[in-house]
Amino acid sequence: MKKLSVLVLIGILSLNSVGLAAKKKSKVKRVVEKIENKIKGKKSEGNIDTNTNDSVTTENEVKDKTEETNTNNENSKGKKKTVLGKIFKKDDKDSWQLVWSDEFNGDSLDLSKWSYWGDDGLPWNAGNYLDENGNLVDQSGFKVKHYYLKENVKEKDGNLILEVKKENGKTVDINGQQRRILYSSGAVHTKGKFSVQEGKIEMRAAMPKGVGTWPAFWLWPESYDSRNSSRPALGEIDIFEIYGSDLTKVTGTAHVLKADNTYKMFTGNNEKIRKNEDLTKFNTYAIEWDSDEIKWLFNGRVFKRRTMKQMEKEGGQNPFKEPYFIMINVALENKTGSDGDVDFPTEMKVDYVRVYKKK
Ligand SMILES: [Ca+2]
Repeated sequence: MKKLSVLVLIGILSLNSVGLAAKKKSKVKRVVEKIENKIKGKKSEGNIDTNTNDSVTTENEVKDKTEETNTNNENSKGKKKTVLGKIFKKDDKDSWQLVWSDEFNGDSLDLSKWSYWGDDGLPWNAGNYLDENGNLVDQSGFKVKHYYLKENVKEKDGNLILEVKKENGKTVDINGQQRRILYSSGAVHTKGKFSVQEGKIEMRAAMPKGVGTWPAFWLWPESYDSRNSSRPALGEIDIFEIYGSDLTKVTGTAHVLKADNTYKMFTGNNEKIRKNEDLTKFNTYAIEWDSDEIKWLFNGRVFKRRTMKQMEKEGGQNPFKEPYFIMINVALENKTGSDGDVDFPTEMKVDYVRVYKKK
């Protein structure tokens, strides 16, 4: 009897292990689907601008699963590769096709792809300057203190460089008059040269530092021309905005223009970087945008999602059904001003911008 029991037990155990091995992959897939559905379910409830604990928890669950797929997180060490991670990685690798990029390997900005910010007044004016009484003329908004100059845009050692300098008596031509500027910076855009509707838009870059530095990687509709429009752009996607006064967080935002010409801003769910990450070193920033939602990623980790349904409901329209052009800039917030706020000159370095479409 005893021997028979042992034999039966061994039989059951081996059958179980064979079954487990066979089922392992499909079980993992089910877990992934379950998590994704859970998020979709949670996200369709309630106010999306509220950082509810629920949504944070479910996003973190996915972050825990997806972080191990991250191949770009150069600061992370000793990541374990799980079966779940391999599945995510495989899906991602298989489904994206590179359609446009600039690796910045030249000696100067590739003008077939980019324009200098401010040329012909596009996509917006070049920045703020001082009037004859020394008062800041806020034509750019936010009382920013920069003025974009072509000479601050360089390409060197495989990177696009946007320099930020403190100026001492430098003047620029504003409507035929020489006006003094306080600080100069660099910015570029692709309006009229490249635009994209849906896809993955990614940058690898190192940020400037100091109180008031405000680098951004963002999109406006190709159809929006600030010179001939009586109202702001219908939509805006900020892939990232980073604030030099707090280099521990990465923000991503979508803007939807409401009927009253003010923006519904889909802020929140900022990414708190990890201890071994440093925004002044190279990291990757991206969005994945399709007809259902926009996802924001930092070093391959999804940290935020907003669905088209939610944005249309709260903003009154869905502006993300047309091509958008790309902008890169380093602004200087009004708060820059005291000695020591920024160790000038500083710079943003961009290793590449890559745009992918779903296969
Ligand atoms: Ca490069």
